[in-house]
This record gives sequence, structure tokens and C-alpha cells, in this order.
Amino acid sequence: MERTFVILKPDAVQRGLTGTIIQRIEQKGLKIIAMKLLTITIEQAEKQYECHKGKPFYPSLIAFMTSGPSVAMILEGRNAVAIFRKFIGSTDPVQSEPGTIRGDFSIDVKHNLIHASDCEISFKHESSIYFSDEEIQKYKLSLKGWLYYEGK
Ligand code: IDP
Ligand code: MG
Repeated sequence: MERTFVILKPDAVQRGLTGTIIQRIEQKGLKIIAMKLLTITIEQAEKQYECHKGKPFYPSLIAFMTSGPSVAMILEGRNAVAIFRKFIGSTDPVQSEPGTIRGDFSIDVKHNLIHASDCEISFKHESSIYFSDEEIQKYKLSLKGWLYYEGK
């Protein structure tokens, strides 16, 4: 089953929005299989955002991401990557639709509350920075049959 890597950024923790966002994730039907509160190190942030190195916003992005605790998560579900990108909304809240997390709760392109993998390759890269295999929970979601069928 497809997985995606998510960070509730330091602004989400400071603004007391982690509970609201996690509730939306659960309501959507994505399965939380790993989750922890951590202060991201400079090394971790640089690895995660290596594709943005050299861009004007890169130094302030690294400073922001390491400025306080974040919540890191792995979610699982059918088409988890694409569905969750839609769920969080566009990077810049000027463009993100109401109803999305960024569209409902943020007004600044940097302080946009949440990160999510944009493809399966990014998922593998990002999740390996923050989680070991032992930290990923294996369990059956009892309501799974009400979310989707295993076959077609
Ligand atoms: P994404 O988080 O939607 O994948 P990216 O383009 O990968 O967006 O950018 C990574 C993060 O860098 C964004 O979520 C945002 O926090 C920050 N960022 C992106 N563009 C800008 C900008 O123009 N100014 C300041 N911060 C930016
Ligand atoms: Mg990105």
C-alpha cells in the first residue's frame, strides 16, 4: 500500500494546530503508521530540502524548520501521495484552496504548516531521514473495508 511522509512544521506545533490537522488526517481515512515529536536538526533539514539548495529562500527555510519541535509522520493508504498533496493545498497559501490545510490555516508561503512527499521517490528519501524500520507500526485498521476494497 502506498505511503507518504508528512511533517507538521514548527508553526503548526506553536500555533496549537497539530491536533486539528491529525484529526483531519484520521477523518480522511489515511492510516498513521509512524509518528513522533522532534526538533529537526540542521543536517536532517538540509538532507530533506537538498533539491532547494541555492534558492533564495533556502537559508530561511532551514532556519524555520529547525526552530522548534515538529511532528513527523508516515501515512498509508491508496494513492496516499497524490491524495495527501491535494489535501494540504498549494505551497503558497495565496493559491491554496479553502478546505485544504494550507488554504484554511495559513497565510504565508514559508509558514505553511505542513510538508508532504510529492512522489514515491521523495517518500523513500524523506522517510529514511527521520524513521527507522522499527519505528513503523504494522497493524490492521479495523475499518479498512469501509474505506476501500483490496481488489478493483
Ligand atoms: P512544498 O512544501 O509544497 O513541496 P516546495 O516548493 O518544495 O513546496 O518548498 C519547500 C518549502 O519551502 C515550502 O513548503 C515553504 O515552506 C518553503 N518555500 C517555498 N517557496 C518559498 C518562497 O518563495 N519563500 C519562502 N519560503 C518558500
Ligand atoms: Mg516540495
